Amino acid sequence: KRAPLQPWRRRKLSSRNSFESLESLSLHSAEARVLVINTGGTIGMTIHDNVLAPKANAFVQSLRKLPILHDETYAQQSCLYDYYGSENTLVLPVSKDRKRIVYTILEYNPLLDSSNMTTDDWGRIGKDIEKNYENYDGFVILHGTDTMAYTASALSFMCEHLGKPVILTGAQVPIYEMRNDGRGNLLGALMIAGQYVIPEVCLYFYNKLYRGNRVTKVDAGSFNAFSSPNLAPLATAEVDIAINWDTVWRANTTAKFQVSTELNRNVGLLRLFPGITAATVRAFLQPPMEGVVLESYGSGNAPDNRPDLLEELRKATDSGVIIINCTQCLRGTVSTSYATGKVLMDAGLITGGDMTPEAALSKLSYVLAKKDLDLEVKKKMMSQNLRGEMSADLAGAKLCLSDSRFIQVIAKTLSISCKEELEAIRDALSPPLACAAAKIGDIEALEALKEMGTNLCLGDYDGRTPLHIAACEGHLKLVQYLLSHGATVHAKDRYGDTPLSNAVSFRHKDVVKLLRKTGAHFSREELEEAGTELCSLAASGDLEGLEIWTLAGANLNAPGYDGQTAIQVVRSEHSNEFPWALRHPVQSNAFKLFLS
Ligand code: ASN
Repeated sequence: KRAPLQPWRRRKLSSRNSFESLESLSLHSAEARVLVINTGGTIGMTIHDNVLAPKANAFVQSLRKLPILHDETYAQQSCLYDYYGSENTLVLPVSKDRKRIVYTILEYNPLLDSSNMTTDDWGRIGKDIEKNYENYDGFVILHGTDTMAYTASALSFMCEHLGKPVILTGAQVPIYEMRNDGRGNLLGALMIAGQYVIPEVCLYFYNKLYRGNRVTKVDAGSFNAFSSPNLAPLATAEVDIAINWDTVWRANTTAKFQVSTELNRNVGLLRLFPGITAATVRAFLQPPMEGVVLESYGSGNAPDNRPDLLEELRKATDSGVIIINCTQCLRGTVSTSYATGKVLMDAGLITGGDMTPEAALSKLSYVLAKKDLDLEVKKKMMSQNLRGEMSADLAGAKLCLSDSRFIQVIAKTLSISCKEELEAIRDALSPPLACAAAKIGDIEALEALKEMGTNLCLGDYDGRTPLHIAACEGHLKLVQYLLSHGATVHAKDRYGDTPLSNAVSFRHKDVVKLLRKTGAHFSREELEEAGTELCSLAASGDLEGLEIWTLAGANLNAPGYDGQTAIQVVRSEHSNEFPWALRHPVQSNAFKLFLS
């Protein structure tokens, strides 16, 4: 029986192991710097008198003892504490791509349960980010989960022209407990903040990185506490960290980063419910209320048989209160498909699209605080997408080829209003779009393009028309569609290729037949030149190739470069393999000839 390890021996073993790992890494591996602002929340709480509450001055010390979150040997070897002048700076173990993330923890006093947070706390976080912006590659905000979605939304608006990642995270179970989600959440947030330039305010939880103004807390008892119902995660941290770069929001400005900490507190959330009284609504909308998010039913609906209610809303909007219509549903968007939705528009409400109530509320608070803007500008800002908090304002519109409003969506995004500009854009974009649709065999998309007046004969920069592409891909139905909607079989691309020659090259027999039926043909020169190609097909016994050429109108009796015809080559080399030829009346006589 082996004796249990003595503590000294354990120490020795662990130092030897660390030494080995140190040897295998370079002390000078690239370092990224992250500022961690610890505002409180469950992640750093302990139990006092049977309830969880934040514990001050304990977090850094605990992290220091967790090898996944701190590499003490590296810290000592690289004189981390001397260099950064503080014991609050820690370093992650080396990452797969040999990067080090050095992070400094700024702990707030007092640490807060996020239920205690106010707009002042948002301002403080914003100011600290601004103050430290140039010294760090990214920022992690440790925060309670209860109001994290509000803070994330607010910071997304307050941080103007953001160019670095700001990631909120926290936990459902404190890091001090054996089973907890805090360590994983902190580690994931640090790794993303230190390694990727995602210029957004995000929220990282349970292996997913979300846009901060798209999330809502959906579960009080699960590690998977947050959901982003209307936008896919920006990143997933599984075996690898995969960033969905197409979704990442970009400020598209050259302006410098700044934080706007002015927030208007005269805002509120009002949730509709059946039987709500006009008196309740009136009381809610009394001054000093300046902005309200009305959580309506379904796709933005409210009773249209309640003039008393609508009257209260109307009076408020007339007196300058901005009211945003958001849905009570977790997923989906406000639209005007119902009479019961239209009444809210008529009462002067602004559609909130698919914004979460958290995002709409903090956006109101941010926009209303802009003292130098007049009411109309503020209203316009509320209906615009400022930080990726709402999808394009065509209800439910997806930017996809099969959507007949595709061009309109693009035009809207580019803020194009006049007809001429719209047409110019349509003409510029539709040929490549039609080719893309032809490539994937998407008839619906072609139909949509045709509907908006696209000429399906137009080619792309290489003069390749949708028919060329469809012929290459062998999309028979799509070829049929194009032919019956004005596409020409005679189009030549810049290389002189026709849809027929493409269909032959890619051996799409049915497409060749259909094109031939519609009048496609090779030119005389092409047929003459084909002799050599036919002979080489014959020599390699490629009867399928010969058949396609035959269907396309080639003459197997045409001589190749040395005067021999394909038939002669077949006869001399493959006399037993050509019964197929008999099935083709055009050439059957020729084949009968050499069969006999
Ligand atoms: N009450 C806590 C907070 O929001 C909840 C948590 O962090 N899981 O601070």
